[in-house]
Amino acid sequence: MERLDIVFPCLNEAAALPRVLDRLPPHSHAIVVDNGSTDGSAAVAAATGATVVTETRRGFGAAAHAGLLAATAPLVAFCDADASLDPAELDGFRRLVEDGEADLVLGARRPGRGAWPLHARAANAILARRIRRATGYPVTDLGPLRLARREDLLALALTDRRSGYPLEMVLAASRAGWTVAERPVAYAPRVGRSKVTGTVRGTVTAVRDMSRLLRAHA
Ligand SMILES: Nc1nc2c(ncn2[C@@H]2O[C@H](COP(=O)(O)OP(=O)(O)OP(=O)(O)O)[C@@H](O)[C@H]2O)c(=O)[nH]1
Ligand SMILES: [Mg+2]
Repeated sequence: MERLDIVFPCLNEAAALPRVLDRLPPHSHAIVVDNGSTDGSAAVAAATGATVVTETRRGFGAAAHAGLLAATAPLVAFCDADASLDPAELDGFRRLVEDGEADLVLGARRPGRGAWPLHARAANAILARRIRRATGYPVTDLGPLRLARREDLLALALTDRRSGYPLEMVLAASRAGWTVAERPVAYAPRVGRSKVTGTVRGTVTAVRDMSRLLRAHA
């Protein structure tokens, strides 16, 4: 089994981190990228034995990419730190990449009660359709739980440092001829106050970032 580094972009997730970091798959190590938290997230993460990386530049992509650059394992995964996703599910993702069935595995969120507000779900469904059209990948979600080989990810040379990072990854993978697989994953209500999907403004900004990337890809 190959070693796996899991990158957790983290902005004020101290309440969620213990639960998240307790669910790591075997042969994996957590890299928590603290993106300017003021709630002691970094200390909570460090106490569990996770590597803590500090990224002062705000933005999901800035945090995710700093984690990728800090990783050393042959396999790297990304997972939100708000306890909405279960890192243990990455074990199955790893197998697909190890077996050569996929270069990138994406988690398609299967929401539990109250996990995913309607406007966010609708925006995501439209986005997934646009990705299918642009890439031919049969994706149904642009989920944040994902796994690939570290050197492959670095070779994509992603430049988005905001919410477009996960989309840019899929579009760049398509241009590079990667095989992309999607697997269902559980999606629970986040711990802590919502920052993006719970607010219409956050959703609108995310959709705008993503539309720009899709236009550039076309
Ligand atoms: N929003 C946001 N999240 C960040 C940032 N840096 C790191 N993160 C982390 O990125 C992950 C995803 O962000 P979330 O706020 O959960 O985004 P979301 O799932 O679309 O929306 P909510 O869960 O409703 O807030 C979380 O672990 C955040 O703590 C940042 O600058 N902005
Ligand atoms: Mg979330």
